[in-house]
Amino acid sequence: RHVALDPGALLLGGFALDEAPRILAAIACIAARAPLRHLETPGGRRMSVAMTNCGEAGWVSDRSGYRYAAHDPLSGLPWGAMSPLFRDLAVRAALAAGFPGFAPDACLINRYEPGARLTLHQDKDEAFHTAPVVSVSLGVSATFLWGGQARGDKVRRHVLHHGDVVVWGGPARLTFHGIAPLPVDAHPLTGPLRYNLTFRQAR
Ligand code: MD3
Ligand code: FE
Repeated sequence: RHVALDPGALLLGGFALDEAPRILAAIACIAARAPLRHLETPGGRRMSVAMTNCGEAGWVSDRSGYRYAAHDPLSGLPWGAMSPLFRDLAVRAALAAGFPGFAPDACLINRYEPGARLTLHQDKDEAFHTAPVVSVSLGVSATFLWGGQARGDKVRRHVLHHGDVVVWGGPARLTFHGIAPLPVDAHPLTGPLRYNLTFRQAR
């Protein structure tokens, strides 16, 4: 169930299946403190994906740009702590993919409703591109798009299912990637929704 998508990018099929119900319960707690919200891009568009964070650093976007912040701009409170359940899963996945010593300080939680999408982008707001990004997919399956190191490179597709974990490191760390519009579908644990968690070493 381990498939190399690219050098440095390893799909761990079903790696988070056992923990999925507990992760979803934890997301509800995190969102009670720091609600999932549609951030505004620097260009003034409302993102179709709703986001929140836990950990010492949280990814935020507004008219002034993208950045990691220690506090939730909605409440002024620090983001909730990253639970051992989350941290241990991310560290085990990184290790399984050949990245020992992963020390995530940021967990971005994305929620997709039907039609929500993420256009092709690179993740480069983190201070350490030497650390991988670990992503956990939950709920409705989505088509993941990934290209190469340049925006114009050919885009490939792979469906990510409930419980799948992908680790992106080394030569794959700056790969262009995105998510195609979420289809209308249902999952027993999330109904029409898809969640994705990304763990990073941001600062
Ligand atoms: C490849 N999330 O939050 S996860 C993001 O499913 C993001 O919500 C998508 O892209 C989602 O930034 C895709 C797969 C993924 C995550 C991070 C990566 C692929 C990546 C970082 C570098 C290269
Ligand atoms: Fe990304």
